[in-house]
Amino acid sequence: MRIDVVSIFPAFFDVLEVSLLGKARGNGILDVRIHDLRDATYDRHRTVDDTPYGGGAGMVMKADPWGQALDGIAADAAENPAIPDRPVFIFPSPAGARFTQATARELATAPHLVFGCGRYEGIDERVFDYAATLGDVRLISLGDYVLNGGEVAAMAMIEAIGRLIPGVVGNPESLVEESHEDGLLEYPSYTKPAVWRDREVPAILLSGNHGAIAAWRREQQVVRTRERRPDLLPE
Ligand code: 6GU
Repeated sequence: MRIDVVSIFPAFFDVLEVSLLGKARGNGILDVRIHDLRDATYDRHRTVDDTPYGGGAGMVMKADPWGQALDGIAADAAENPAIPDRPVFIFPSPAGARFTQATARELATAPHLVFGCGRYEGIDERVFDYAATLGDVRLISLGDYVLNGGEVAAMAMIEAIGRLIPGVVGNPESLVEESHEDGLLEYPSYTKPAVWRDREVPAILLSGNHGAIAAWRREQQVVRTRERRPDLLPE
């Protein structure tokens, strides 16, 4: 998968070098390219924002640097036979549709994602309309709270999507028994020692009875989900 990221703070993405995603980049499964939006400006001050038409607080990101940056990526994609002509553009935004495991699974099948990370009060609305002429456009939110910009949200999405690409996570079975993959929260896990600071591992896990262990884990999933996330359970 090819992932392009456009941001005025490329350093946010330095940590993509480490851990499983860093490894996936090293072995060619993931081709991630970070672009500084200011490189797509042509004035002396490398201006990316301006005051909002109609007044109001804060600044709005100017359309033209975004247009130049997206054109550059689209032109590069058009020259690259390994990726399709039309990427999926993802603009992290608290005003977007909610990002879920289902979103991650869907986006993990796309060969080319482009993340556009906005700052300030947002991006000139015409940019989304223009991006739709170059590819599919998705405005996506992590949840009902506000971050200072799209960078941290894009990182979260890249990790959630990237780990679903075949070969990124070494043992694909570890992807199955996870929170949100079966609509329930994960069951509790324990490792040695069997007693730690007077706390015992549930005896059933030491019983060797695999059927009973599977049933207990299922029950724990339901109990936890009812306690912590009743919204995930059917009526
Ligand atoms: Cl995707 N962006 C920003 N700026 N804030 C958020 C968010 C995204 N998701 C939740 N809060």
